[in-house]
Amino acid sequence: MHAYKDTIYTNPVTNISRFQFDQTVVDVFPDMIQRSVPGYQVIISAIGLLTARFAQDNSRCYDLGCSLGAASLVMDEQIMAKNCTIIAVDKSPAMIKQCQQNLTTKTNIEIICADIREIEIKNASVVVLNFTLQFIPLEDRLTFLQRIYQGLLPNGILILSEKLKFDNQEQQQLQTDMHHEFKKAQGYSDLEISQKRSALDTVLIPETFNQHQQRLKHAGFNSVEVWFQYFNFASMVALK
Ligand code: GEK
Repeated sequence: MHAYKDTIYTNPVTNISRFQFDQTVVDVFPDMIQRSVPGYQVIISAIGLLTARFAQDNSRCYDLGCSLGAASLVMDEQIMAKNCTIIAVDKSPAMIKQCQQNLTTKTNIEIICADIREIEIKNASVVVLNFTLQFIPLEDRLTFLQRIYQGLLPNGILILSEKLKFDNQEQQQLQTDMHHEFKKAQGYSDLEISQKRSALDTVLIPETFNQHQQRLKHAGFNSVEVWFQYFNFASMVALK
């Protein structure tokens, strides 16, 4: 796999179009996500550890919005349960093509190009939504999470990682500023940061932890907690 540096927003753009997961993004994706999402690698490793604990024999583990398959790969490495299949799904054909190339030797991973709102979810012990729900329209989120809940086996878990927003304006400003400081420390310029933010403006819709927690409980989950947070990026675990 090639790993190019993300320079997509280095030069000034007159009309910034909505962010899309196209070939340009695919080419730089590993670099982009590591330098943009604080704690990304920690979260990926922990998805492996949680999967090792919760994957059940003869069940499915879903990686929804799998991009290039980083979570699927670590799940595959860590699963100890027998006869588990990993289902990796993304709606971007460019992502899926590269994902298939990255995971070509992994026979336990089924890779599907589809909208995650439309696939069947069943017999699941672990479901991962690693920075994907934030791209689903707000009005579809509850129904989608209800379907995940229905598809989970007893004692199944959902690992949900999201960019968060905050009700308190001072917190919102602080966490946003600190995220920008993180990106600057990773080598992004102010121009790159602000152009990327404009491109994501109507595409990535963050919510507060309370909104996530309440909706997940409404969907049926027993308990919902944050297990990791780094500025405005958090990962939650919801237990059935
Ligand atoms: C990782 N989980 O590396 N159906 C299917 N895929 C979708 C949908 C949808 N409705 N909406 C968005 N996507 C990965 C990182 S990236 C996060 C996930 C980020 C896909 C989209 O095509 C993209 O590949 C992914 O969700 C989000 O652990 O780039 O911030």
